[in-house]
Amino acid sequence: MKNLAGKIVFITGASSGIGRATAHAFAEAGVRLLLCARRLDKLTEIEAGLKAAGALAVHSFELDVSNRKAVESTLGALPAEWAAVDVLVNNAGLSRGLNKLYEDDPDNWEEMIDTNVKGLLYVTRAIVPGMVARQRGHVISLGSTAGHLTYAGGAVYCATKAAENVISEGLKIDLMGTPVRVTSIDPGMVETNFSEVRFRGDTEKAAKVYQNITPLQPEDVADAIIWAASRPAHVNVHNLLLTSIDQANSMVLNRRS
Ligand code: 8X3
Repeated sequence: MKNLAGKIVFITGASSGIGRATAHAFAEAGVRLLLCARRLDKLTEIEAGLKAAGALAVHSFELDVSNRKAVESTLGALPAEWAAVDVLVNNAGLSRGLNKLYEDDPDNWEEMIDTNVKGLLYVTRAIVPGMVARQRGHVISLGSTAGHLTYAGGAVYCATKAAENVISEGLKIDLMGTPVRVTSIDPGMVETNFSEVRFRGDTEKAAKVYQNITPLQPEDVADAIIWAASRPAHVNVHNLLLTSIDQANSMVLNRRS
């Protein structure tokens, strides 16, 4: 991808799943990778592989995007050679539980809203002013099929992903008159540790989610992100909804038994 080479690409939640696959795909395009996650050791483990894949440089740091003060202080003090972010991938996000709303533990809601909605806002607020000042940039945020159709037990997770869609739409409106682009990438089921996190390490329950269907792989989502990021500068991909062949929406799946 010639038009991505040399760019600074900042990916949140880059240590696993879609974030890690996206880091790899951008590495192959010859970018400079700025990566954060809650666990720095997991990021440093993947740095060598990213450089071998073609990343011009990698700078990793620990950051919990739900911690507003940490986001403001860390992103406000990026090393000068990393500060001019060209592409921001707002990937950090999670789900907790699959319980009836009226029976759920509010701690689950807090964690999802703090990360998926407030974290997205904090990081975007810290990075976008620089993009506007430099007159270049692209904000790519991860939504979900869950933001388009609510499913049982998913009210709050689905609400956070619907919020991501609305925030991306509003950001695009507010950026009119600037060349900064905004994209929401909305995948369906992707085979990552998403369900393990949702069920707090219950691997048996998590495995059932992907039983007898072919889910998307993180690399499929990374491909979509790279495609959106590599369009000519005058093209803004607003929303890209993608599922595997076995999924029509949040609710309709083709389970082969
Ligand atoms: C993840 C997709 O359907 O598991 O955002 O909620 S789903």
